[in-house]
Amino acid sequence: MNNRILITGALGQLGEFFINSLTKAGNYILATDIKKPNNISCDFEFYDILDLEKGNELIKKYKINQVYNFAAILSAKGENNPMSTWYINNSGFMNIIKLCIDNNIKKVFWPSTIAVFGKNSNLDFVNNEEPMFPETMYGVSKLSCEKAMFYFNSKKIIDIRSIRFPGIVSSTKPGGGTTDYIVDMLFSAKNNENYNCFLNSETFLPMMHIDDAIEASIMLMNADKKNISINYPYNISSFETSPSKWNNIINSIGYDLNVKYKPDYRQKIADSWPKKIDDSILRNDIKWEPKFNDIDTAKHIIDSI
Ligand code: AKB
Repeated sequence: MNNRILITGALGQLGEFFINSLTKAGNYILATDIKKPNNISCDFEFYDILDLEKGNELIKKYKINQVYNFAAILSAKGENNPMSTWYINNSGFMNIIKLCIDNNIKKVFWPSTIAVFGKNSNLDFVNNEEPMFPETMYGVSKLSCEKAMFYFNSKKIIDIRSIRFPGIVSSTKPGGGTTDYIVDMLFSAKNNENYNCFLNSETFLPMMHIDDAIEASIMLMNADKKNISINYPYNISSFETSPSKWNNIINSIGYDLNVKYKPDYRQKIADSWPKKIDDSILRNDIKWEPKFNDIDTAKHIIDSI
């Protein structure tokens, strides 16, 4: 391994965990974000992915040879400002690709999302190539970057690798997503607080433990090119849950969480997303499978909060 990796949006839900795993695997990490870190275990620089000049400077200064591009506006927050969601997600993506091409960086990881699907997809079990008519600007922006990814990969201009993440369960709170309740509930349980859920009790969505998401991403990045059978993102799947099922799981491991249901505009977003995912292409190509089921995930994450 031993890559010199730039991570954008490193102070979001995924960053800290990717930093730890990639560092442990022997890589140098430069974390970047537009926020100030409280404490961080690697080098850090302020960097807005819309700023091409600064990106160029950092890549040269730190001799970067790989990028994990996490900076993005998520689904729920994105609906409050669709214009800037399109702009930040798409121009940010294109800027990173341009910087990589200009600086001879050959490989990029960029997460896509289950939000690329919509009501025209078979939401009961979405395969990798379902029709995609996303209903949020976040989904629209990610889908258009998926098309750009396909273009760059097919023409062998750069090697972009990607997974469509479901809701990720971690001990860091996400922000601005439709799946955020999954982490919020763990925090409420741990702090002995009640929780007001913004989705209705029976809304099933795909979720996964952060460690499984990281393992799959790093395995995909390290996979031999000849084993990568598609030029666009892979579906990934671990478990599916609903707020009431998650509540029961949390209480079955020794907590007393009381949840009230007050669905808001996020319900409509969740209703347009898959309930279950077919990730057979990913499993076949990189021989990955999740290690954590729903109960293990709840236990492991709540213990680390
Ligand atoms: C969100 O809820 O917006 C994200 C996602 C599924 O991409 N967690």
